[in-house]
Amino acid sequence: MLDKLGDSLKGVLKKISQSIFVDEKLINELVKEIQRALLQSDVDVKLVFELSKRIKERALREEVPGLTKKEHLINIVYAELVNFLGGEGAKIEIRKKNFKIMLVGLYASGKTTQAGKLARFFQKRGFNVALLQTDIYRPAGFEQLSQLGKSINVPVYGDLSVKDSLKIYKKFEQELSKYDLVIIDTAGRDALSEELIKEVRELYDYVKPDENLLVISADIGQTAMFQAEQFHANCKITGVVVTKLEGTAKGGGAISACAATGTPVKFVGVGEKIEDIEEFNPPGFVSRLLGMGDINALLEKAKEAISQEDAESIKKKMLKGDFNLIDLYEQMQAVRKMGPLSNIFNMIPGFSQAAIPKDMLSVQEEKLQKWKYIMDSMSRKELEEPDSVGFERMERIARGSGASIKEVRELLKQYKQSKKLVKAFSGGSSRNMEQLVRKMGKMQGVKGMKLK
Ligand SMILES: Nc1nc2c(ncn2[C@@H]2O[C@H](COP(=O)(O)OP(=O)(O)OP(=O)(O)O)[C@@H](O)[C@H]2O)c(=O)[nH]1
Ligand SMILES: [Mg+2]
Repeated sequence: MLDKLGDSLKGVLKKISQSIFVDEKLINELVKEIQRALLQSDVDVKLVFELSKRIKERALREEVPGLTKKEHLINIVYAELVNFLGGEGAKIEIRKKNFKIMLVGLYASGKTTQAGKLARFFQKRGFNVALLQTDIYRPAGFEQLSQLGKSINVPVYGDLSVKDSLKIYKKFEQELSKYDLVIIDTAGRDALSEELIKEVRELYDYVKPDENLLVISADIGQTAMFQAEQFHANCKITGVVVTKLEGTAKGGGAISACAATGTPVKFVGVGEKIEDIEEFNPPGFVSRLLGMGDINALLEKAKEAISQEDAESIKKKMLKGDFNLIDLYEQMQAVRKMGPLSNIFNMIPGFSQAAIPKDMLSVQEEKLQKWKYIMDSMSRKELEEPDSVGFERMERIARGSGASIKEVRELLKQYKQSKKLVKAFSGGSSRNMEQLVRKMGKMQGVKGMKLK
């Protein structure tokens, strides 16, 4: 995906790491290379210059204690690119019962295909999904969506005899209200005509979708900005799905254009198959683009400065004694980021002397990933009150996340253990604490655990 842009940017990073001095000359050179790479990827010229100006200014001005100039420079390039593509990213949360997602866009942008992909995406996360076809101009659209629905066992609604998309919606409105999520496909056109706008707006005004996603094909590059603005002016776009990203060099242009208009890219389509969709997450995307594996070590070092803050907030939670699964997940991630759990322990009065093996709460990457899938399949309430999750819900969560019930149970068990530990922190005497630490050590097979 976007191989060429990735290669050019990797070249830039390599140049930084191989240079002896970071001086103005080097900065100028690499800013030029970044500009070239982005322009080739069809990013808008004005945006390219704004970005390179920011990188240059920061590189010349800022200094970060504890980081070499090279490390800092790599960090700036990474952070500015992430920011350029939309910052932290915006996930779609199915926030309420009978959530509605509407897909709009020009002809052949990939609306119908993404409707199927999104149905699959959310079905896997445990939601009861239905699809609705409102395209009255292309009768084949109903058949196409029906096929997609059938392949994943999701019901598809539509009526070819009704020649008005709003009427189709109204006809099935009652029935659709029983689903967790309804995904509404709409008709496309080969230009953004008045007629299209009027029809989409009518449907939009009535349905009031929770998410109104503009589907854009990546190969249109920076003209995505124009489309996003046009649609936005008529029916509020809450996000963009950029499709066919795997097949074009212009994806960078499409994505950055959307980010610049303030409409976050929420998903990217990366193939014709129903599984070929990904939540768009700028940090992950940029990491892949840059081949972060190689320079990750450098970045980790930069992040340590931030992890002090994470540690601070975890400490607060621990001392307060409230601790749910979301906290556990954040904690596991922070611990992974920081390495030693002792960083946290050291900050808690009275426990600075605790000789706790560094790997006590560390979990392997793989397991953490699995747990993340499981947690993604849980509702907010279940995450906040994990004790309320009974067997039936475990089954649903397992189904939604592709994990086994055993794995779900294991996660909940880990949560209970951690919660005990937290309780001991917040209220327990040091004697209780000592016993507990020993017990935890035994449970996790860590030898030689003792409090000094
Ligand atoms: N390579 C690739 N092809 C895609 C992707 N998404 C959709 N397509 C293809 O793009 C073509 C058009 O997709 P549709 O989903 O029919 O597009 P549409 O917007 O519904 O089209 P209309 O309803 O006619 O406006 C199909 O051949 C899809 O297989 C993608 O992410 N990658
Ligand atoms: Mg279609």
